[in-house]
Amino acid sequence: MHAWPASEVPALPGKGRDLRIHDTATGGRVTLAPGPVARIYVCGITPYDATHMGHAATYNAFDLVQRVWLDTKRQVHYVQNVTDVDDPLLERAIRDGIDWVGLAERETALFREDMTALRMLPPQHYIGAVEAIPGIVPLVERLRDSGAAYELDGDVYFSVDADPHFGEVSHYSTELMRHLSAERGGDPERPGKKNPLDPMLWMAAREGEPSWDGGSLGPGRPGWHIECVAIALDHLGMGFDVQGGGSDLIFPHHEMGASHAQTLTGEYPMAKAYVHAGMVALDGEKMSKSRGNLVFVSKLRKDGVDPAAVRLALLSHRYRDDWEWTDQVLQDAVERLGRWRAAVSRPDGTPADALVEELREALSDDLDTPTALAAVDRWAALQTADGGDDESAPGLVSRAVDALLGVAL
Ligand code: 5CA
Ligand code: ZN
Repeated sequence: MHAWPASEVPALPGKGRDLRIHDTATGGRVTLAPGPVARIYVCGITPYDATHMGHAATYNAFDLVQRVWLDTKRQVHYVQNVTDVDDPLLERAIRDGIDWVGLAERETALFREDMTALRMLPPQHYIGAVEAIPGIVPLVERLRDSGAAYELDGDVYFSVDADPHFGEVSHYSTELMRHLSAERGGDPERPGKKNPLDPMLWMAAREGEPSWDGGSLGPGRPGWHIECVAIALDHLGMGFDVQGGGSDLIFPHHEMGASHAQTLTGEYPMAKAYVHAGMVALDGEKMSKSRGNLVFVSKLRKDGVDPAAVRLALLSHRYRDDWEWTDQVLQDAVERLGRWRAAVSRPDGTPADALVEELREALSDDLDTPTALAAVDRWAALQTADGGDDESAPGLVSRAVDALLGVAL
């Protein structure tokens, strides 16, 4: 699949700091110091509805990770998937009486537009589940042939007990895992499974549902977790730097994905850091397509809201926190954007070299965007109060805010 156009990232004087980021698996901060090419996999959308503020907040967090790396003069190898066939997508298509392929294409196209408007950097490889199927089938066959997967009435399940490290991403109790598995696409109650938590790798063709050639597995479609593993291993290999997503993906998705990959390769761990963004809520409940309590990026754009203000609204919260979207959050961002734009449009300026270093320090400190925004606020206040005679300062601030925060002033 094609991704979306990249906005340019201005180069800044000097060099940024290595990223210290919270890793779910170890429960603490890790310092990521990759070689010349940093590798990141971020779980993409299931395209059955438009991009909401929760999605946007999560993709914003991983966009910042890349901006920190770019500022350390590294290249970034970024891979993202699109879950363009899965139960919720098929169910929505049936509910609305539309073709599932058309639904996925339409919503993916809208997502690309939203990401472009928000200045999110595009992945180099943007891969749909459907196009990944030829790579998924041999992985499932290998797991089955090695005894790490088994058949149940034609479906193929992964045996979580095959991975000695199973549980080391989430560290959740078995009880919680069972609960979340049922809630998030698993089937812990299905009779005949070796372990109730075992996730499906390959689902045999069902009447009235799309299916693909599965070689020795028979016709069917892939499970959710193996989709991301196949794409990540194909394009990044093992031991990549960051596996990213929202905190609702910790279990089962990232736990199972790590287990699949580790069992397939015998290497550990799949990723150096498992990084998770908090959940954005609306009216006290997690914003979700299934609940329908949504604020869409595309709707705000259509209403004439500046995407830079939407981005600033996302940045005003720390990525790991759960937070609530309100009109006030957006209003504050609109006002802040106005203050910043007024400040950089003055011809002379308050020196900004220290501000660039403050931004670098805040972002490398587990993406501390509230501190970064406060630093720009202080500079803008000084600049508006008396300015200074540093003519290069407004341009430097514009470039820094663009390069490090993805906001075009
Ligand atoms: N296609 C799978 C991942 S392989 C999927 O989870 N798709 S999704 O469309 O449901 O979510 C896309 C991303 O947005 C995921 O990282 C998810 O954790 C994140 N996300 C979904 N809802 C919210 C929310 N309310 N707040 C923050 N992030 C969210
Ligand atoms: Zn995924």
